[in-house]
Amino acid sequence: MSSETKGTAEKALLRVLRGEILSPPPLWLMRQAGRYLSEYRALRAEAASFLDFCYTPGLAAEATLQPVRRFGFDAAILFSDILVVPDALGQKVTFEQGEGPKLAPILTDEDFAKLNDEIDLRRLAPVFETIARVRSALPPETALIGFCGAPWTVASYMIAGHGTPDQAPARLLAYRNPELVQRLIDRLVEASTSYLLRQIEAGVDAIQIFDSWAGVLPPHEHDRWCIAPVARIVAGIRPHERNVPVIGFPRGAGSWLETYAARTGVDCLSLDTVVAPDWADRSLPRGLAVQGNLDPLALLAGGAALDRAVAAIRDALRERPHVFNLGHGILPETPIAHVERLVELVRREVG
Ligand code: 1CP
Repeated sequence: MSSETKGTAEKALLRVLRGEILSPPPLWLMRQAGRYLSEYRALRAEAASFLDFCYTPGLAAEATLQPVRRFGFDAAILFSDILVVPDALGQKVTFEQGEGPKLAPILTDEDFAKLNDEIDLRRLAPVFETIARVRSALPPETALIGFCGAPWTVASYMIAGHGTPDQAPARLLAYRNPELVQRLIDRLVEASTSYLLRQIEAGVDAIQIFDSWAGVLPPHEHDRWCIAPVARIVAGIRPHERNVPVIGFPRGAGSWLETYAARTGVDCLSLDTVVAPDWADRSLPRGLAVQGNLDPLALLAGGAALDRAVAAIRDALRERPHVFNLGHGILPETPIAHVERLVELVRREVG
């Protein structure tokens, strides 16, 4: 097959994750299924709880497809949550309306002993069924992204038992009882690796590892709690015959992004809103794909601020494989018209 034929047959997102520079770049948005869409709010009302929603393939598949149908994004991301992993490890997880997640906190050896030794993949069967349904409904040019939370980020919710501004309970436990935190991280590395391998078998094209709380770690803890566990997951899924590319999102990693990229072996770095794209282009290994990093507030604001922010990101990353995205999840108040404008701005770029 000539490279040209092969190029046109492969999805744009995968071409960029494998190192090609495309203009216009592929585009999708973190948290693209969600409350800013009226059709999502209507669907959400059909399920009794958020976890029921995630575990009902008819609803979860529809939520995954909604933003692709409306905006023609280059990728769909599986509709689920990072906290289904603790749920499938036997920790009680609930989502209360307007309050976020609640989990029975793990603070002692006794709490840890209550977890399953292995992730219960049967409990997650509806997630794999969702992947199969989405796979068969997606246009051939649209990639499907599977995901998990990075061990540190998931552990920080398992330890605190709820969302916090700075994940102080997990950081404190990591100082007081590092052996316990290490056992929890090891359990999550194994659970996440098995979970991602099943997602790959069910049909996802790429994986994103969300480390939303990487940035709260002090320097001497980056390697132990963030980089090493993610590197083990990447090494664990690499041997899969489909060689599915991995996007890492170590939010807040800043000065240690280069080390994270080099040691974890991810194929693409998702940049948060404070990383300067021109710095990223100068500092990261040539050829490494980057994703990002429009400020969700610029998208909410729209107008000239949005136009300027999009142009600045593209100008800085024109010579590098780039997936256009936000620097964090889309906000529920975002007007649909601003997302439409973003699609137009990114797509009107001509080679
Ligand atoms: O109906 C509702 O209001 C539930 C809100 C909601 C949604 C839509 C939650 C609860 N999770 C999700 C979906 C979700 N979560 C996706 C779906 C796919 C998509 O992107 O469209 C993904 C990838 C996630 C990942 C996720 N969950 C992260 C990592 C990304 C990030 O935003 O930093 C984190 C930290 C979570 C935990 C979580 N789940 C839900 C909430 C409100 C939170 C944050 C809790 C907190 O810190 O306060």
